[in-house]
Amino acid sequence: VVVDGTVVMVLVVAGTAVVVVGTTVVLVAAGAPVVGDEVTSGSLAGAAPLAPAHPATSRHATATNPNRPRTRTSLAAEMLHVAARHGRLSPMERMLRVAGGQMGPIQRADTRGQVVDRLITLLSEAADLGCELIVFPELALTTFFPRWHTGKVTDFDHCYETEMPNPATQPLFDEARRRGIGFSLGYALIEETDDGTLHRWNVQTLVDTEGSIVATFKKVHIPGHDEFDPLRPFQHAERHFFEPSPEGFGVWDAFGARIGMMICNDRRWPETYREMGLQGVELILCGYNTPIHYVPDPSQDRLQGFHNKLVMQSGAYQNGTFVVGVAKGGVEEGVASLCESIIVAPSGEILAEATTEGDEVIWADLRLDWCKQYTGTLFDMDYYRRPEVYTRLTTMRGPSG
Ligand code: CDT
Repeated sequence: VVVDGTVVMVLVVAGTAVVVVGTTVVLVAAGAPVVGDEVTSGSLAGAAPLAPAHPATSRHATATNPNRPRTRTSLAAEMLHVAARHGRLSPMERMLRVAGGQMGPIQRADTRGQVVDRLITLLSEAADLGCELIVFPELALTTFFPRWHTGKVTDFDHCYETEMPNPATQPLFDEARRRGIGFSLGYALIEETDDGTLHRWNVQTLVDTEGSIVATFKKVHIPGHDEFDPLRPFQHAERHFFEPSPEGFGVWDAFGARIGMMICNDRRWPETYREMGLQGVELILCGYNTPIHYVPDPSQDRLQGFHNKLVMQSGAYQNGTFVVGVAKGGVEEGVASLCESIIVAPSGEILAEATTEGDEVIWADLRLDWCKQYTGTLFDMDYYRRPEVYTRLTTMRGPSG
């Protein structure tokens, strides 16, 4: 075909498009894993992987512009566009074997030492599987203490860390470094600023394979309520215990990938994913504690599992990123919480899912360039987004203004 006066040939070889422009040859990342490129995943609970090994469809790189009829010329032009944006495929695929370290309940009487032992067991299992990174849940060092409200926030100060690592968590850092595996860990943090003010945060810290802290992310969307609610069988007083992050969502280059973080309720908001998507995120790490019973509207109880998947699968797909969502679930202090930890691909497909309500490792091999097949085509944000007509997104909080 001829595009803008230039002769272009497009050959598809084993799922990879070879685009010839004049005398220049470029390889285009083509569709989902190429033939023979199996995505492997699993769960250490012994269940068979839930997901197909890889999607059999969409092996060709195409971009869809709904305003333009598809022709062979437009297909070639779109493939050229992809090639121009992303250049050639690297000879070595970037792969990351990642684990989710789901936890069963942590009761109020459990000690930090007992909990850290459980975390080390999960981390060791992930290291045995050859994982480079394990994602632990939100508030993974304590019970979910915002379910109590005594009127005094300081009554639960013993549930916060004041530094990381600290004597209780140092063994986890040491074991991770010894095994050469990184982790992300959710916990409550009290931070004192220079003027002596105390800040209470719900955070997630990413640690690399050397045991060094890459970043500490603070939860942005704080759900629940601030005041004691006598009508609830249990409280969800996160707004009593935590300040919302003033920093928002960042991404960090680590583990050979561009990594972002979110915590629990953050995963329900599309802005969360888009903020990171606009920064080129390839892998989002998320820990959560989600009570099954939603007191303000119990009709949502039966949908908790569905909504959990809905938000992470759509967030992954619409932003061309992997998402690892990891629960602390089961019955904790009489409150049943969702498990169903998952690893999601940029296609929106689930690669691995927990099958128990207890401590369990799930894992998957992530072919990181799979992201480009979405961010370079259908969701090429630089090319297709219309920020000039989205002004409400940053000027309004909700329909009331
Ligand atoms: N931990 C957390 O953020 N849980 C919330 C509960 C919802 S509302 C009380 C969640 O979004 O899963």
